[in-house]
Amino acid sequence: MRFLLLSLALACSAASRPVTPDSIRAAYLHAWESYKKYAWGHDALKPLSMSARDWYGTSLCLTPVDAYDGLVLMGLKEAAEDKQLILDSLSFDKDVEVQSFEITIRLLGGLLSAYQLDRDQRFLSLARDLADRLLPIYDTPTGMPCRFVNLRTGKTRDSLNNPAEIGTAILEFGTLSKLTGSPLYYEKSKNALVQLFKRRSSKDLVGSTINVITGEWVDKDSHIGGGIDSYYEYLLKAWLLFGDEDCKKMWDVHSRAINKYLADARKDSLWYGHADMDSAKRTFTRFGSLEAFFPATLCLAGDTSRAARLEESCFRMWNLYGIEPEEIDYSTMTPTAKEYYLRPEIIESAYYLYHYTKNPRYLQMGETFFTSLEKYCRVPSGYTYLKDVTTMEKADGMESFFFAETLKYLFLLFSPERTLPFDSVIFTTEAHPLHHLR
Ligand code: DMJ
Repeated sequence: MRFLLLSLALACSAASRPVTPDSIRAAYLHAWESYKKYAWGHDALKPLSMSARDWYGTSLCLTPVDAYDGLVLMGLKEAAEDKQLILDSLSFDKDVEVQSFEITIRLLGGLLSAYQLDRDQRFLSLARDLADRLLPIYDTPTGMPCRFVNLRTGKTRDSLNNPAEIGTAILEFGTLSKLTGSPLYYEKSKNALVQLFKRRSSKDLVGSTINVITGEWVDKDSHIGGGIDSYYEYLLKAWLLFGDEDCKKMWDVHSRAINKYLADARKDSLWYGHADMDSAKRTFTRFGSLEAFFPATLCLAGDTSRAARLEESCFRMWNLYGIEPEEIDYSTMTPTAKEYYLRPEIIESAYYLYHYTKNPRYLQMGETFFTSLEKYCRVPSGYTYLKDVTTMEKADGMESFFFAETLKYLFLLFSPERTLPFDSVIFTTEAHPLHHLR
């Protein structure tokens, strides 16, 4: 009996143990050691099968590059072995067709922040080599990029693209321009934003799919979720990072429309749903875990009040089952996609909100996020995503953004400001901190 009571007391104290930078460091190390053991040198770890995954049949070091600045920020000595791995094995001279958006946000952004933290020129050379291989995507009649490019031949593919993949490059390409003195990267990536903006509807909204050869919209579903999200985010952040007033004007136009037509204020909650880009009529009342980036963006735009209301909605969504489903219908509060991919957005927004308001509410949210991750996603060899949050059935994958974003934002939420002064950087959409270089 005494033994039982003692075990119960120990279990309770473990459950209520406060989250600290050290506990998040330990989680980062658990994920990193698992990657090291079962997937060293590969793109990503598969934690259930204890095996590795390469996106294109050959490794481009997605996890090592995405994880590097997190290891440095957390003061972990493992940063040295990661750096060695990247410099010894990463080469872009490969006959593979890659998705430019993913490679830009994970690798180009990761290499640039590695360079800014560490000042090793080899990171910058890798970044430039990669960007040069990606540049052919912009050779289209409209200047909006194709989705895929072969890293060796420069051959591009896919005339259909979406706003997020078209518009999420200026932070990385622009930083490269500032660091190398070559304006081309900035010009090409900014032109893509301008060309997309020009094709907005009369309601100032964009749709989901556009043909980058003809400039015609193919899918007019408008929302702030996956496929559109970081187009908006980068307009605002390009202004903040580079002082680009054109980007600020474009953001202002879109943000008015987003708050007018996509925002859906209900009795006790605020959501952002879908609408047709031309008529601005509501089409779906769906909201996903990706949309949870928006409170952070609202904070940067100075609207902490809307940000706080939206974050409360996101938190309700998290608490429906104890960890957030990929998407819900907020009119019925039922899931329309039941996975949890270890996504960071709701944590990112809690970090921003805490920075701007210092309201302990966001630390409490952070405790909930971390506790859920430990409870439902931690396995002996890493952290794994969930196939279904209603049953907590696990799937076999740990995306590199779990290092780059999920655990990094949690760490920063609980760390003193001096760890990384908020105003000294702008985070890319993959949470790679880039320093101001005006
Ligand atoms: C990340 O790769 C980036 O944050 C991207 O903008 C959207 N999705 C994932 C994380 O959920």
